[in-house]
Amino acid sequence: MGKSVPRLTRPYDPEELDRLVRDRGAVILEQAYSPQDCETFLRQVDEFLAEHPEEADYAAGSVLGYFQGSTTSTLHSLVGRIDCAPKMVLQSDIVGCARRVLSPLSETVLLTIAEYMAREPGAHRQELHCDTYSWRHVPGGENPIALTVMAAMSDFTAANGATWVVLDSHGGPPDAAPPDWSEAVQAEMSQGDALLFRADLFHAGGANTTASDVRRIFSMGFQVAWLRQVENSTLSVPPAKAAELPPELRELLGYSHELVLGLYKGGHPANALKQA
Ligand SMILES: O=C(O)CCC(=O)C(=O)O
Repeated sequence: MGKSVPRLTRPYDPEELDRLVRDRGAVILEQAYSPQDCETFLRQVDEFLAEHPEEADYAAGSVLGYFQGSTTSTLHSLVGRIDCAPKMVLQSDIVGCARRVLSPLSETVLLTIAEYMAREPGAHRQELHCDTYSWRHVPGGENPIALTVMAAMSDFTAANGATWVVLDSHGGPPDAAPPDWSEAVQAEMSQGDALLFRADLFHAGGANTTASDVRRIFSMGFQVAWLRQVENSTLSVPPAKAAELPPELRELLGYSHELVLGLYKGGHPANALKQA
């Protein structure tokens, strides 16, 4: 049995937070979101899906939907479609940690993805994997290139499939074999807690062995700005919509540049917003 995931309570100590993420690979921030934030998020996602039933079909048939399987429902591109998504993404302790921990390798930080996942009864345990797979040509190392967040919008329990993580399993070559399951531990969390981990840490969604307890997740990622994002944010949040969002969120979506990467007509991509 592996070691349990370190936990921090409010007010989180930024140095301890960064150390745990960088050196141990994962940490749980207790009550990163209030119960009210979680309920608002779930209500808005449910309302959106009820009004747009075609979205569930699209998600189920998508690249990520195929990976997740039929016992997981997802909704992507939350920013611009779900009213509270900006607040959820801009959780300042999490974004602050991402900026600091990614700063050795990038001056700018991007949002990799912001998604909703519901893991239903019958969901299988995933294989241990790293979220850096799509960037597997980047060598591993001491400094992370991306972080992943799994925030519990409903309680994560051992029975409903709380995320498994293998502490200290990060930093190896991208094609490293997964560690043994005996080293993995489950991140059981109450509604509002958030698991923050290096994207090169081995982890997996657990099996949901309950009869009716759907595990509901708000998941997002942050990355160095010189890698391509999973979610094509400037398509899902085009300039006219981005113009209405907080500047920090626009930057995270990609209306920003890292040196000469991401320029718009040779200049700052924010110039596209002025014309929108
Ligand atoms: O379900 C979880 O808690 C983790 C999900 C995950 O790692 C994935 O879908 O890639």
